[in-house]
This record gives sequence, structure tokens and C-alpha cells, in this order.
Amino acid sequence: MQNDPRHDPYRQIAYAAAHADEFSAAIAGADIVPLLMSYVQLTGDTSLLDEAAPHIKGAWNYMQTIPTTLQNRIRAALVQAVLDFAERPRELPAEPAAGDFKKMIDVAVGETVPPEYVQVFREEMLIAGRDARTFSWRKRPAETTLAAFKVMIVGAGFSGLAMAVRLQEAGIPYVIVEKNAEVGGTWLENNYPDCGVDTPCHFFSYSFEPNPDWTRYFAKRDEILGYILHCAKKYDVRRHIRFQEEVTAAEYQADGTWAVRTRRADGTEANETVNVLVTAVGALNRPAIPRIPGLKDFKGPWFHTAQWDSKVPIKGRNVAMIGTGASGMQTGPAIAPQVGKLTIFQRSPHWAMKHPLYHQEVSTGARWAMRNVPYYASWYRLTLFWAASEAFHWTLKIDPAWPHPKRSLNAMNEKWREDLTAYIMSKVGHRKDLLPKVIPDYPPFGKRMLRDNNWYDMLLRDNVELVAAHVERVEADAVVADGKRYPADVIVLATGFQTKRMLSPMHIVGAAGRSIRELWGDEDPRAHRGVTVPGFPNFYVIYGPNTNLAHGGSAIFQTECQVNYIMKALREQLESGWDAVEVRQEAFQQFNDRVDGMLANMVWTHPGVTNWYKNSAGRIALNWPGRLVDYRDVTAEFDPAEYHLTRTPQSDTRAVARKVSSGAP
Ligand code: N01
Repeated sequence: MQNDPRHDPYRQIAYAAAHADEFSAAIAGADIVPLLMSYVQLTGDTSLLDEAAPHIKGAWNYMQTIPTTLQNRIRAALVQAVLDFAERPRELPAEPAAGDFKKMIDVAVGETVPPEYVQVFREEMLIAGRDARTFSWRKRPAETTLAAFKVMIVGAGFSGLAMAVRLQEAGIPYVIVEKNAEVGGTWLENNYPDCGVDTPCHFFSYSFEPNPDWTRYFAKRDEILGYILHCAKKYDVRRHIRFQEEVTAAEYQADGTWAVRTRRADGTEANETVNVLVTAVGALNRPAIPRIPGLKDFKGPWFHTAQWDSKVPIKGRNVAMIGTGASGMQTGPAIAPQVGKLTIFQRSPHWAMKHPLYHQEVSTGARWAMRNVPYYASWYRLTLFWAASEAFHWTLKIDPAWPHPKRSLNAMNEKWREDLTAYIMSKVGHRKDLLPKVIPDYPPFGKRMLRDNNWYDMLLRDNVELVAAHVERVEADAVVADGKRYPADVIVLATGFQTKRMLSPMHIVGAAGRSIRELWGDEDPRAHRGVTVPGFPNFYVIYGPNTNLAHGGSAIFQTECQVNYIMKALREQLESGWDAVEVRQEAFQQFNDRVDGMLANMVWTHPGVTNWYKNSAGRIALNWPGRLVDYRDVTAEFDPAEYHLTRTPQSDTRAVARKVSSGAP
């Protein structure tokens, strides 16, 4: 990852200079703010920055009004700077001077960001093609120590692969056990019509593997899966993956190892011993199939969006779709033009916003710039980091003095409500029958904010009916809601995932013989820093409790934070020769008290809201309450004082090593 030639500014300069006409033509269609930052970083000349600053009002690329004449000057100055560097090669500064960097960030996003962002942006941006998160040993263990150690990762989705990449970098042996026949996790499994991401994908990608070739700002499933496949191949992870094998159980052993039981697709079972178990199974992995009476007796096909059956014909048929979350928002508008009738059953409406880039393709000029203009892709990613999360996190906090606590949280949230309502009115305002069904009564962001995928336009179609009523039962050929029968040939369940029964159905048993289910129950998972659990030594969870981002941001950022933390824990273990690393109860408690305190005034706890983050006691078990930069801080360092670090009494490391390498239970 270090010094990847694709992001090497020297290579980019040489290429751009050698293709000067192409360069000028391409950047005419690229975004002006990252071009400006490229120029400033290349030259150190901040004069154009000062001129442009008053015209940049926000971090999305459509939030700038830089006059054309100034834009032309910026583009010309950049071309000149690149040609000049190519003609008189010299050393580029590793990164902008400290004061300039902060100033550049502020101008790029159109507001003054708190100083703590400088460090996180440095890590995110791959400045000068350098991966700031590269793993390094303080005192590299002996090769024999490393060779005798083994980590098992459960799952080869985004998280499992990120973990694998870093383990590989450190030279720590590992295996990935993956239940599917291919990598990709949720992005492999979910293949419903129009499935895609609602986080801008230049940010929804690994920091160490920027993809200059995204064809859309919000990519669809096949392109995302293609990216994951590319990463698995490029980082040579595939040979460590055992496909079509599922971890069914894992039990911690007195010698500090985990005895893991797996089941292969052919039904055979195997046992294996490893030193460390890392679960990377995601939270949106096990479909939630609602217990609707009669569903099993429905005579037509029915399936969950995450198990879309493309062999089932839907053309011209009566399709009933239950659920109107992110999956339904994409599926419904995609299938409505094909089906005979689409009846949508909505339990509660979601807020959905229009995003100018949601349906747009990335211009060829911008793609050229991502690949060939030094620093462009990094600065573009930085603006997204801000725009898609940090810029508005503060607006999700409940203002205790706010006079309209039922419908909104604070003045800014009320403004969101007004704007979103106006948008809905602009779409379906003339349909008095629809309006009361589609305007939520809870504050915006209480459930995950959706991007309008032509949902409201779809509702206006003659062959679409929105039923805002309780689904009572399913009959052989119909769905019954509030006493009325709605004929159906096919039922689509867009009903989400079993998010709170985390790590289910794996049976994971910790040090005192206590299972994770006994500890967490069905809906109250908790972990230290989202990653470690008392009583479960040498065990790490990625996308664990209270790590989900519900306001925006990128789940991959969170994953990289967790991987960084786990790597530092492993470093401590391997450099110091500990057999067991187990979080202390007090540290865990303190962290969880802090998280619960932070959550107490966040929108998801609002009493009028139901969402997949909240358990029946009202506790938010899934979400990280803070900003991304806060989670980065929480996971930046591994503090040994928070852990019991032990050598087991029977610590004959050679015996353990023999056991691990033989795989014996
Ligand atoms: O699931 P959901 P999802 N009877 O839980 C309804 C990510 N994602 O798969 O809101 C009737 O949000 C339920 O009703 P209610 C993203 O993080 C991202 O759509 O509980 N209805 C709701 O309408 C997202 O948040 C993308 O009242 C029932 C729906 O089913 C997460 O995945 C795309 C019901 C479930 O919505 C989950 O999204 C897809 C019942 N018995 C997913 N049970 C993008 O990036 C449930 N519902 C674009």
C-alpha cells in the first residue's frame, strides 16, 4: 500500500505533462475545488485559495459559485505548475505546511473545521500516495513467534478483507472463513433491483485503495462488488479464504486459544484451534423475516430483498412489497415499471431527501483527474468526509429547550423538516390521499435518512398503491392489512435485518463458559470501544456494538478504525508474548456509560421513533453517538492498562504453537 504508483504524484505529474492536451481537456470537466487544492499543495501558493474562499459555501461540489474567470485561472495555473514540475523535477513537499493544510481544509469544505480534523484527514487522504495507517512493529517479534500464531477472521466482506490486508502487512498468519462462495459479504448477497450505496463511494471505499474509476457518485451493487473483488485480488487475500465454510461455534480454551467449529457446504464439520478470533460478519447480514401469520402458506414465491430470486418472473404480476426502508426505497421504483401492480405495505414512513449527485455519473474529466492529477482524489475524498457526515452531526442532538420536541429536535432539525416536507409536497402535494401517509411525524434522521430513488414519483404511478396499514396476515393469494385483501402473486420482504442479535447464529463461549448470547441477550450487545468484550479474551468484533454510523459517514471508515485498534492489540500481545488479552470490566463499563451518556440526547432515542438501532428497552445498541473523528480517537491507540494481559499457567508456548499449527481442538 505504501507508495502505490497509481497515487504517486511524481508519476501523475509525468503522465499529465506528457499528455498536456488531454490534461487540459479533462480538467475542464473536473471539480474546481479539488483542482484548486492540487494547485496549492503542489506550489504552496495560497493566493488563489484566498480569492476562491468566499465562493465556497459547503463541501459538496455543487456548493461553490467560483466565477468562471477565476475557475479558468485556477485550471491554467494548475496546468502550468504541473508542466513546470515536469520540466524542472524537484522534490515535492510531503504534505502542505501545517498552517496551510488547515487553511486548505477550511476553504475546501466552506467552513472552519475543528483542529482535530487535521490528523484524521492526514490519515484518510493518502497524501503523496503514502498510507498513513500502514502497520508498523515497535519491536518485530521473532519469525518463529509469528509463524506459530494464527488469527481467524469470520467473513470476507469489506471488514474481513480490511483486517486481512493489515495482518498480511504485519506478517501475521491468518485464515478467513467465509460462508459464501465469493467475497463481498452484504454486497455479494444483496442483489435486488437497483441495489446500491447511499454513501458517496469515493468515500465509501478503503482509504488505502482509492478507486479513481467509480462511474457514479453513488455506485450500484455490481460496481461495488467489482471493487471488493479487485481489492481481494490485489492484496492477495484470496488464498487465505476458505469459501463455503461457516463458523458455527467457538469456545475459549484455558491456554489462551479458541477452539472453533466450522461447517462446510457439504455438511461436514471441522475443528480448528487459533490464537485470536475476529468476527467480521457485519450487522446487516441475517435477514429479518417477520412473523406474519400465513406467510409460509402463501402459494406464490416470497423472498427477502437480501435473497432476491431473479428467476421469479415479476413482469405483469401483482407484487406485494412489505417494508419501506433503504432496501424498499431502491427496489420499489426499480420494479414498479415492470410489474402489473405493486402494492407497498408501509408500517411507518421514512424521511427521504433528494441528492443532486445520487443519479449522476462521474464525468470522464473528473475520472481522469482522480487518476492523474496529483492530490485531486485525496482532496475530493476529504470534502466528502466532511459533507457526508461531520458537517451536520451536531444537528442530530436534542435541544432540551426546543419548544416542539415531538416533531423536531432543534432549530436546524426543524429546518430539515421544513425542507424535506416541501420536497415531498413538490412531488405529491396534489395527492391529498397520499400526503398524510408519506410525511413522517417523527424528527428527520430518527430513522436512517434515505436518498430519494424516485420513490415519490413511483407512488404517482397508476399501478402502485401505498397501504399504510398493519399487515395482519397473508392468505394463499393475498396480503391482508386492516381487514382488506390485497391480491398478490409474489411477496417481497424489504423488512431489514436482525441487527441487535449480533453474531447470531454463532455460538460463542468465553472464558468462564458463558456464551455471548447469555451476556448480550437477544438485543443488548455491548463492547469496549465497540470491539472487545470482558470474559472473551483474544476476541475482537468488527462492526460491533455501538459502531454503526446512522447519520452518514462511511462504514468503511469505522472498520478501518477497528482494524487499526485490533492490530495494535495484536502488536502488544505478540511483542510482549501475552497469551491472553482481555478487556477489564471497569474499562468496558466506563466506556459504555460514556456511550450511553452521549446517546441520551441523540435523535435515535426520540420516543416517537422506531428504528433498527434501538432495543425494546429504548437503548441504542447499534450506533456510534459521536462524530467520526471521535471514533478515530477512541480506537487510535490500544491502552494496555485497560486490559488483563496474561500468560496462562500452562503457558508452554511451544505446546500451544503445536496445537495451533496442527489445528487440533
Ligand atoms: O431495512 P430497514 P433495510 N410489517 O430495517 C419494515 C443499509 N442499506 O434493509 O420502519 C411491516 O431500514 C420496517 O418498518 P418500520 C442501511 O444502513 C443501505 O431497508 O420499522 N413492515 C421498515 O420500513 C439501512 O438502514 C442501502 O416501521 C415491517 C422496513 O421493513 C439498512 O441497510 C440499501 C415489518 C425495514 O427497513 C437496513 O435497510 C439497503 C413488519 N412485520 C440497505 N418488519 C443503501 O446504501 C419490518 N418492516 C442505499
